[in-house]
Amino acid sequence: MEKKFNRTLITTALPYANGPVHIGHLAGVYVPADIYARYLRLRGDDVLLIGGSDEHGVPITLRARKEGITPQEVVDRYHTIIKDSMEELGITFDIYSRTTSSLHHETASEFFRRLYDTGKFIEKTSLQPYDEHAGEFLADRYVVGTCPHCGSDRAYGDQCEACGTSLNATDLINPRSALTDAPVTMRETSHWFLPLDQYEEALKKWILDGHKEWKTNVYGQCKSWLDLGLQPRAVSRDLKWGVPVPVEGAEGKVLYVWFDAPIGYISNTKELLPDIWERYWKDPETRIINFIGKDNIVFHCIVFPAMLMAYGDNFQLPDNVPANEFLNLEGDKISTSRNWAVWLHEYLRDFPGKQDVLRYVLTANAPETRDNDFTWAEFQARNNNELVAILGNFVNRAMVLTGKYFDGTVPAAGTLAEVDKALADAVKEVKAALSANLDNFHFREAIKDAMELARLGNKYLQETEPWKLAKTDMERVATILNMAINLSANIAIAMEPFLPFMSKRLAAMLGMESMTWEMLGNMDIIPAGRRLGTPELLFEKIDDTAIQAQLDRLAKIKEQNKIDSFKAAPIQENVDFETFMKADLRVGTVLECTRVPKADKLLKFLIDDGLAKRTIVSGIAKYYEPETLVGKQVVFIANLPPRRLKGIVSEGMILSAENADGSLVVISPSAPATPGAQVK
Ligand code: B3M
Ligand code: ZN
Repeated sequence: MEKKFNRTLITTALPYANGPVHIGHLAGVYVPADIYARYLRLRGDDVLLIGGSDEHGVPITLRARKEGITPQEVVDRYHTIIKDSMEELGITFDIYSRTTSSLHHETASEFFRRLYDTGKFIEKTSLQPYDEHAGEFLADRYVVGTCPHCGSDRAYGDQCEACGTSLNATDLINPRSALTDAPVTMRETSHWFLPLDQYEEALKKWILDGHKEWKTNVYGQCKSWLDLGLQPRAVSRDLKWGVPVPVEGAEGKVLYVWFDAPIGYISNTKELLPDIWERYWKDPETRIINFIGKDNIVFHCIVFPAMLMAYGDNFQLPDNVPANEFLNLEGDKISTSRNWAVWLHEYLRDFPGKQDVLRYVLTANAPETRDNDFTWAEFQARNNNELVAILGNFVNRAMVLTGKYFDGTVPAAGTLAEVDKALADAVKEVKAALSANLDNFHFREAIKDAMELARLGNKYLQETEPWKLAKTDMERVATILNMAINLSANIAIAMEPFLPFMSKRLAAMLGMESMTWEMLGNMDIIPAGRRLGTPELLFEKIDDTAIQAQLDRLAKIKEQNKIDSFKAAPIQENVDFETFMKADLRVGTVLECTRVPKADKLLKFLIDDGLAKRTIVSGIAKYYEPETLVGKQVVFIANLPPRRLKGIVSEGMILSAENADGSLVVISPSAPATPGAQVK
């Protein structure tokens, strides 16, 4: 007998409600957590899947300021988008709440107050950046100045985005307030710190000795933190947005967002089950699993556990923290601020009814052990070549053949031949592998296992060829199709955690009223004599137009980002006036302009330079229709030595300016000038 766990509490990182969720969040956290929850439910376990929005923190106040609205308006907007879109994707949260709820404020406050009352904090004063104009302390993000490393004058107090160096606000040269542009001063302020060093030994024992089975990326990160030695960490901030510090004289201070956010897991469980929530948090029989991305490891494996240890009262630590690496998009890091993402709510709008396709692609290519890349080409290929051609195809053949030969009623199986027994054995083997992979959070392998059932099915039909036997041996055909229909039922179960929408439709076609993990691996799920529903295609091909539309959207964003981040090139070294005057710049009138054959960048000009006609070749063909330039005036360098380009002798160079997006515009006089006029 496999051991049955009493209870599993699954938490998912609370996304910041400062933007919608994207495929990176989904692949890293929500899809794997949902797969795991659905799997455990099929096994009949007692499972809770807890989620919610993280609605505090500086990024939210920044967004509010940028849009001229309140932080509450920001979180109201994104909480709704996130909650609705995740539900539409089939993420089966038992609760999806928010950290601005009054229950959460109470819970987080009480948590802090207990640690405060029992002397678990140390109080320290330090110098923090202060805006004298606004009369408030500034979070590192609110301090801007010159980067000491690359000289960019747009560096933030926590990081320079130009060179990527992480910074402290005190590192910046000429620090200014992002709120008022006033120079920043340093002021004393006092905060509460959790002395993590006091928990170091206990954490080492718990993780390094006790959880060697954790994913290597998680274990490794914890080990390097612990080896380095832990320092006290501030748990309060001078900020207006957040859970107020529940201590007399602490006006203007709130709990640090990373202090209150993980308590959100507790508040949300309480909100869902006010009477029995403690069962999920304080009973050692409950397993707690935290699904997160790799940037959240230290908070879930070190800081929050230390908070729980400090609180005591039987709070249990997580059993596992299967953190994922990052998903990139078309080769670039996903970024909310640069809009480089596939947003879930937009995907659902652009690909209605295709939730399972996204779930499939994100799982088959999950960033479980290393960063991975999402590309629209792969999305299309996996849909067309795997979901349509393998899974959909097999089920359709099984259904259609049963319709054709047995009028849609499941035939009884006769004596099993070797090939049938081999199939039945293979299905059992798949179940064993699939279960083991799911138990170990290897979802990428697990979905391959589930897909293997459909591959086996196609192979089986190919080998047994029931359509040929129909003339001679209907008894064999009956056995084969009974097997094929039962294999389809196995697919409906095995795929339920991954592709729940498909699974539901398939189960309906097969007349399955319920499914359990125990049924999986059996070939007598669908009894002979059952009337099947009408065969429907489970997946449809995605054509190039739909994919191109997504690629076009990304190309536009890339262009826009180039423009937004354009920085004029640094001014070059001085030249003396005489040197400059040696360049003979003139105005000329374009007499003729044509494309240069076999050179898609070049245009050939015939210019009236006031003395004669001269030919100039210029690399601006991508930006102009040649006819539109005839009659226009241009500025050119008249005394460059002639140069041969694609067999044409070019006598000079037409001046143009290069824009942020790389496009070129020709420089012309602002009013008609005499051809041959010198430019000085
Ligand atoms: N909101 C950070 C993030 O979205 C943070 C997670 C909180 S989990 C308690 O990556
Ligand atoms: Zn820099």
